[in-house]
Parts: sequence; structure tokens; C-alpha cells
Amino acid sequence: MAFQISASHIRAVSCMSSSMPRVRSDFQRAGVKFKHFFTLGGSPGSPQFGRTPVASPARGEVDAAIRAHRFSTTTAAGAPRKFVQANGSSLPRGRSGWLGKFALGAALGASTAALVQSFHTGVITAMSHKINLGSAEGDWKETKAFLLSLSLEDRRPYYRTSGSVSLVDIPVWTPTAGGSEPSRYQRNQKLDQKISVYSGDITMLEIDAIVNAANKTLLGGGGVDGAIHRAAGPLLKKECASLNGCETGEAKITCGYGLPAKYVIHTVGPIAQGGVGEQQRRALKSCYKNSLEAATSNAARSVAFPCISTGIYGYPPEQAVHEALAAVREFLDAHHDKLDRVIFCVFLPTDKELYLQNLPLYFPAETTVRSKL
Ligand code: AR6
Repeated sequence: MAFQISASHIRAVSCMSSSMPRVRSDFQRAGVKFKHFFTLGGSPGSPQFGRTPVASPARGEVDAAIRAHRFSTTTAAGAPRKFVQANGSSLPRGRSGWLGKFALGAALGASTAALVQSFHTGVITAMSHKINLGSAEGDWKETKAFLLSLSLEDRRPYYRTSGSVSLVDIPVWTPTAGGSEPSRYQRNQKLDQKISVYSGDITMLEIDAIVNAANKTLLGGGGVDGAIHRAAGPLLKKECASLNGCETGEAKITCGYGLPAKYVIHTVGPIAQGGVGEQQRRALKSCYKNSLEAATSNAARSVAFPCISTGIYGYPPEQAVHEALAAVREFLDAHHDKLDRVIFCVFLPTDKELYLQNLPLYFPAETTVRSKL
């Protein structure tokens, strides 16, 4: 099945609309060439359908697709919500749909913005046919650029997880009066709405960034690292392979690919099986601080942490919790305007207890001032 938009199609449409010169210049400003040619291989239902362009769009055209998508100032009533599933199954609205929309829009004298929207929707649709997050064959750079150009809603059809948990469904932690120990920090009201403790699988979180407790190779492993790589799909490993590893305490950021999280921040915790000394403590705190720095420098406003180093790397959880809470508190004190939410994602009930017990030491409730009278 072949599909072509050529200058003659555009000319035909231009006869019907006096606004066409403006449309043409808008397209050109958006970086869209007038002789786009998308020929998609396979037939609907076949594994090749839409994934093997006979004439693959050049990189510049992919960039144009992304620029065109960003160019839009409307939120496209009627824009496709679901193009293609991450497993490659097909979509409710096809190429003929957008061509029809394009021609009809022109015939009815629709606004330039609506025409541009229809056009870029078509370009994005064509690009979406190339995305297969279950295969290691794809170009991770192209896929990353495409996924990061999408709105949250448009990215949802690409999730490879069986579900997702949205930020609005993760309750904010309510500061409570601490136990017998005095708080280590002053109350800071600006931070009260920014902390959550979430019990469950970090790969399900539909937030800006999740943190991975990785190893120095960044090529995957067991524990939470394995879970993240499985859910994201093989392109995550491809991008990780380009990063030249990561030192203990450092952090590097990648796309989330098939995850509901837009980004994955990979950090390498200290190995503490031989005991915890000052070096391990500092390295663990750096993991949290550097991960938050990676998040904020990529405009990620919601970040979830697993309990770094406390699994395979053997850091005692009852000590690790203090490094985690102190690092997050200190970062938020300095940069609270750059983050909306930091989520401590706990997998074990014992870790949940530890966080709930210790949070008041770092994020205290208002201290009750007793009257001396
Ligand atoms: N969601 C949230 N937390 C999880 C999940 C999950 N899906 N799975 C495990 N955890 P670990 P480490 C918790 O061992 O100690 C890997 O092989 C788990 O209960 O994943 O930093 C890497 O490649 C624990 O609380 O990470 C490294 O070689 C926490 O995640 C090495 O393990 C961290 O446990 C890193 O070891």
C-alpha cells in the first residue's frame, strides 16, 4: 500500500482555498517540505505494516515532523489519541483519515492553524508507524526524539506496561509530628506538598522521571534495574550503551521508551556488603543529589526513587533512608521551585515503615509552641 503527498495534491487543494499561500509559508516555517513522500510497506495486520518504509523518510523529515508537531498551537480536537500500540498492532485512525481531513478542511476554508494541525498529524502518524518499542532494530535517537516530542496523552499508546499510575493518584505525604527524636530540619511549608511515599512497582509510574539503581556498565542487571529495562524495551539498553557507563554516585539520564515515565535517570549506588563507611555514605547521598540535578536540568518536575543500594548492593536500609531523606531535603531547600514532587517508591513493607518513621525528622510538621502561661 503506497501513499503519497505531492506538490500536485497541494496545488489541487490550493485552488480551493484562498488562504493557501499563508498555509504554504506556515508549513515552510515549520520546516515541512512540500514534497513529502511516505511509502509504507506491508499490509494491515502484517508484522511489516507501516514499519518498513520503502522510501524511509530522511532524518531531516523526521525532525520536520517533530518541529511541525511542536509548531501546533492548538490541541487538535479530533487529533488521533491512539496511533499504534507499542507491540505494533494497528490504529483506529489511518492515513486516509488525515488526507480526508486535510482536503475537506481546505475545501471548507478552514483556518491555517487547522490545516497545519491536520498536516502535522499526518506526519506524526507516518512516524508512529516506524516505532516498535519491542524491537532492538529501531534507531533509538529517532525514537527518543519522537517520543519526547509527544504530549503525555499522545505518548500513552506506546506504554509497554500493563497499566500506569498517574501522579494525581499518588497522595502527598502529610507531615506528622515525629516520634521521640527531635527534627533535624526546620519546617519548610513550601515542601509540604512535594513528598510522597508510594508502595509498588516503579515501572508503573506515569511521571517525568524514575530513577534506576543501576550498575557501572548501565547495561542492565537484576532487581529494579532489570524491571526497568524489561518494561522500557530494548532501545533503552541501546541508548545506555552510548553513555560509556557511570561512576558510583553519578547519574545519567535517558528516554523512558515504553515506560510511562518520560525519562529514566540511571545512578550507581555504593556496594556496601563490606560495611558502610564515610565513603559509602557520601556516595549514596550523591546518587540522590545528582539524580535530582539530572532531573531538573531536563525540566523533569516529578521524580521517583527506589531504595538505592539496599537490595543486591547490601546497604542497610535503616541507614540508607537517612542519606535519601537528607539529600532530598537539602536539594528541595535550594531548588523547591524546580520540582513538584519527589516520590520515595518503596517495594518492601519494611522500607515503607522506615520512610514513614523517618520522614518527620526531615520534613517536620509545624512545631506546637506551648504557652508558658
Ligand atoms: N520497583 C521499585 N522498587 C524495586 C523494584 C521495582 N520494580 N524491584 C526491586 N525494587 P536492587 P541495588 C527495590 O537490588 O541494591 C542490579 O543488578 C528493592 O526492593 O534493585 O542498588 C543492578 O544492575 C530494593 O529496595 O538495587 C546493580 O548491579 C531496591 O529496589 C545492582 O542490582 C534496590 O534494590 C544494584 O543493586
